[in-house]
Amino acid sequence: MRNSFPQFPRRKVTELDGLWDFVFLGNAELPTLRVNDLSYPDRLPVPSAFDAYPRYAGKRGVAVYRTTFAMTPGSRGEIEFEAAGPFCQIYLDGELVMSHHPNYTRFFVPLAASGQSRHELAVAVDNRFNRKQSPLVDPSFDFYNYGGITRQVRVHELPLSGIESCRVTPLDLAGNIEISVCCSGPERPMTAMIDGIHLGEVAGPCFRLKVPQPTLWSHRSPHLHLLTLDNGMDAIIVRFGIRTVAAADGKIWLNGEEVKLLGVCRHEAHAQFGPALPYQQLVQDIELIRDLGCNFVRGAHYPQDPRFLELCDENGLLVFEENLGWGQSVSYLTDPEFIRLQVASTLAMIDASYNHPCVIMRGFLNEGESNREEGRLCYQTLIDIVRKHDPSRLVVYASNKYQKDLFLSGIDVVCFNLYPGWYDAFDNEELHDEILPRIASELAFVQSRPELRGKPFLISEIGAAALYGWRDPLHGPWTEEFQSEYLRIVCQEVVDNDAIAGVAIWQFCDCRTYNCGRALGRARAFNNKGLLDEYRRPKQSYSVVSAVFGAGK
Ligand code: ADA
Repeated sequence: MRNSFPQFPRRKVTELDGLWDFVFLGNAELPTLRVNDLSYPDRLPVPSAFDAYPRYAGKRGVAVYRTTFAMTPGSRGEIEFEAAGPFCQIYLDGELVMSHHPNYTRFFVPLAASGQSRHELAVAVDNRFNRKQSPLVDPSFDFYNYGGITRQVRVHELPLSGIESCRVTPLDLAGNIEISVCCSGPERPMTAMIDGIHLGEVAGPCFRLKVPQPTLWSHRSPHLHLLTLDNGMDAIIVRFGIRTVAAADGKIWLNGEEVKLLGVCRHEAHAQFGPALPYQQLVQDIELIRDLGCNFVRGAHYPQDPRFLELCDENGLLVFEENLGWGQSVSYLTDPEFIRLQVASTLAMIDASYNHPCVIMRGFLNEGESNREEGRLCYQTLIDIVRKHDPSRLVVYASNKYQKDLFLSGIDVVCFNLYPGWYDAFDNEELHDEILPRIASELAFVQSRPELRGKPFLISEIGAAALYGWRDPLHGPWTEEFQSEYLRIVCQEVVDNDAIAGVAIWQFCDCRTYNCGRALGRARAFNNKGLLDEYRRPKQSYSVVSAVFGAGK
C-alpha cells in the first residue's frame, strides 16, 4: 500500500516491496558488471539495507538485488525508487539503463513501450567509500553509511496523456492556492476537485484555485486538504495544507503566530534495519516524538522517508528538512561535481516534499566549512536554488563555525550546533555554568550583528551522550543522570528565553556510527546522545525533556 502522496488512481501502479533475489559480490568492478552472468544464492527484502542483515553485517562492496515485474505489452512506464545507494546501477532485462548517485532521494527510471509482458529488474548497489563514484558521502560522517534499496520501489504504467506531478503553493490564509502541473503526452482538458467538491475545468501548466472550505494547517491543528486533477486518462491526488511560515523579529511565525520550535534531530536509524525502517517503526517514532512534547523535528542529515513526512503532516510536527551533508571541507565545497550533485539532490528533495505543510525550512551542508571564503560559491548556489524553486519556505544550514561563519547573512534563521559542557567542557563545578554562558554568548553575537538583525536564533543541535542503563552516584559524563540534568538545563532555558527561537536536541535515538578508529570517541560504535537507545528504550532524559517541553508548549 502506498502510504504517501501523490496517488494515481487511474494508473496501474505495482509496489515491488517483498523478497528479491540477492547476491553480495564484494569488490566487484561496477563499470564491467553484467548482471546476466550472475547467480543469486540468496533472497533479501526490499526495502532493506543489506549490510544491516546478519549475513552481510558490516560488509562493504557491490551487492545486486533482482526481481521481475509485469507490464501491459505496448504500455510505457517508469520505475519510481524512493531511495537506493549510496551509488547504484539499474539494469532492465539485463541492460544497464541508469546510474544514480545521490542517496536518500527519489528518482525515476523510464520504461519504453515493448511487446513483453514481464521484465527483469536488477539493481547493483555499492556501499564502498569512493569519492569519485559517490562524492556526496565520506567516511568522516558520524553515522553509518549503509547500502541497499533502502526505500520503496514501484512501477507505474503511464497513460498516453499523463499527469506526472503537481505542486500546490498556498498564497494566503484565505485558501487561494497556486498549482503547477507537469503533464506528458498529448494535452487533454483536466478537471479539478478539492475535498470532493468539483471545481470545473482547469488548464496547466500553472493556474490558481480557491479552496472551497479552507481550514488552516498548524502544529496544533494539522488540517489537510486533498486536490484531485483528472484528465479522464490519468489522475493525480495530492495532499496539502494551508499555512504560511516566516522569520522576523527574531522569531518564527506560523500563520502569523509566533511558534517556539521544541524538537529533536532524527536519523533514520534502527539497530536491526539501519536506515530502512519498517512503517511500524515510523509510526512509533512519531508517537514517541509527540509524547516528548515536541512540535519540531530536524531530519538529520538527509531527507527523511516520505512516509515519515506524511505522518508529520498528519500529526502537526514541523520539519527542518535537510539535504545529505556532514562536515564537508573546502576540498568538497570547491569541487564542481560535488556542487552539481548537491544541486541535483536539493532539487530532488524539493520536488519530493513540496506539498508537505510540515516542512517549514530547508537546509543543506550540515557543519560544512562555512568559515572559509572558498566555500561561498557552493553555499550561495544552494541558497539561490532553494529560494528560486521553493520560495515559500525558510532557507537554513546548521553551522558549527559560529562567530567565524561567513554566510549567515544569506539565510533566514541562524542555526548553531552547540555542545557546551560536552566537547567544550571547562570543568566547571556546576553544569549550568558550562551551558548557559555559551548559549548567551552566541545569542548576543546574533543580536549584535547588523547583518543578522531580526533573524531568529535556533539551537539546531545540543546534547550529551548517555549509555542506556548506565547510572552512577557521581552522575558523571556518559551517565543517564548527567544527560538528564544537561538537557533539563538546556530545555528550560529554551522554553524560558524569548530570544531563542527553538531547539532540536541531538538526538532522538542512538544511532550506529564509525566502525573504525574514530569510534574511540563513540562508545559501542554508536552515537549515544539519544533520548532513547537504538531500540527506542527511553533513557532517564526522555521523561525529563517531556516534562519541560510539555509545560513549555
Ligand atoms: C555534530 C553533527 C552530528 C553529530 C554531533 C555529535 O554536531 O552535526 O551529526 O555528529 O556533532 O554527536 O558530535
